[in-house]
Amino acid sequence: MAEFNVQINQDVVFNHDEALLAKAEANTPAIHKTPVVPAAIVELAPDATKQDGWGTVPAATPIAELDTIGLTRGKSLILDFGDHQVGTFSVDIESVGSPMDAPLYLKLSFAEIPAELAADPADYDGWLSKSWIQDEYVHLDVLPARLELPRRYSFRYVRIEAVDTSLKWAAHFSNPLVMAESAVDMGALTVPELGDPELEAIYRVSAKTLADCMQEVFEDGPKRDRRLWLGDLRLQALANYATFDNVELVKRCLYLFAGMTAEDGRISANVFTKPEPVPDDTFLFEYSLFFTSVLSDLHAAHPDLDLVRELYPVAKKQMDYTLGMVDADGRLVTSDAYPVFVDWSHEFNKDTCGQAETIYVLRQFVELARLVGDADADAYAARLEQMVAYAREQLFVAERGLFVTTGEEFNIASQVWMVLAHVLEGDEARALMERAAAELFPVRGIATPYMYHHVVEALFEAGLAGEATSLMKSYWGKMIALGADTFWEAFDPDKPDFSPYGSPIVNSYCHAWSCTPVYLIHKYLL
Ligand code: RAM
Repeated sequence: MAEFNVQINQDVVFNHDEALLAKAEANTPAIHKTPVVPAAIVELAPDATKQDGWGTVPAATPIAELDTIGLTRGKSLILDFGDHQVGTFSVDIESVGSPMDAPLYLKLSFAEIPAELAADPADYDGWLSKSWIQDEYVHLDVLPARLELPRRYSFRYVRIEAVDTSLKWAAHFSNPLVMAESAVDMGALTVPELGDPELEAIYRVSAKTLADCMQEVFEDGPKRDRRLWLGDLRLQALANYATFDNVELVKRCLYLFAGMTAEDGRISANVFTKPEPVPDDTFLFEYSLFFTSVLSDLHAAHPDLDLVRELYPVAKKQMDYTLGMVDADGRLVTSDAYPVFVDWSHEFNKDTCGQAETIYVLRQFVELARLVGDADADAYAARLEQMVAYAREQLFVAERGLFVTTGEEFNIASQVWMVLAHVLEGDEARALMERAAAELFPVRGIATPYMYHHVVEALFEAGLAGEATSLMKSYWGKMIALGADTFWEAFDPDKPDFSPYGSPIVNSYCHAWSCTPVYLIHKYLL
């Protein structure tokens, strides 16, 4: 597996605009805390119908009798909290039997899906840090005690294993609790009547995914990477306007990116916020551009000209950098050092996507330029026309009815992004997506809900609502059938155990960029 987005750019110099960062801080949301108790004690069970072949079955002991179970060396139990939770965990523990003649040595494993508990962390040799695996080893010298783990976990299941007690006593557990955390209240959300139970389930799971990712920033995943990524933010913000509509959190995230740009104008792919705001030295081509999209989408949802005026200079510097990569003919010249992301799959050529994504954002940018009265607005509009003309005249192959990439490749992602960028519209867009569906479907080799979102949206935009809805149902619906309580970071229906990182144990099973069905349903089906 290529480690393509591991970038080490320690020489990049970043600006720190303290005024913008102070506004980011001022827009920090209060976190709702909700106590949640487990629904059951369960056991892991092989289940070919569930993700990676693992499900659960009820254990012999009901949850009300949890405190009757005594764990000794090597024995364990699994608590099932009934749904995905993000929060801190605590439990009362006492020793039962002879006096406690040795410490209690516990291992706790937190898992979003059962398969994570079936995997042995010692086998993990992927390229991403194994510190993301949610395991803890704890010694308790004195019982009874309430164990309160300080870390926030993302999970439905927790396995408590007594690595050891002693021959003379057993550890008993009671009052397990998650203090669940989110910037929004999932309980306040109503699922609209869609007249279709499958779509309603998809709606509910996508809203839950979004809620669990809405913390002090829009996190990409509460298990991993627990931070703000611009590409994820763009989709989360759209889903948020359709549901919880927390405007402050979007503003906070825009201020964080705007407050820490590289000196050359580029905007980081992601930022950290603890112990203080720090930009990552990773840059993804279109993630940088999507700052403009988030600003434009926010203004469309909640018009705020002052905010646009304040952040426009940041968008403009980024746009100027990007347009420096566009040649005199209007062709984007991509660079491996500033990769076009599109999807985690490395199996297709992304240069035509990059062209389309630039057009998509430049269109939004020109509108913002006119809104703030930038004297350069017409010049940007001319660049936009030139890029569109290049795409239509050089990249669209009329005989095939499809857009091509270098190397004479015809892939789905290029067609999708050209439709989203409105390079073709109306009947032309419809014909393009029909041709794409006829020649390039079923979708193959695409590994993320992020790209599936764009495929579905392009079908809707092209007027193919039936195809769009059935793809949405088959893709997100299949995750639910495989046991999803929240939607996943990576999912290739042809390779359900795909991981961008070499092992699914570090995959995130509650991931921001998969939350978009709520947005798609509101925009195109309600
Ligand atoms: C991963 C994260 C994140 C995504 C990037 C490109 O590290 O899952 O969500 O935006 O990849």
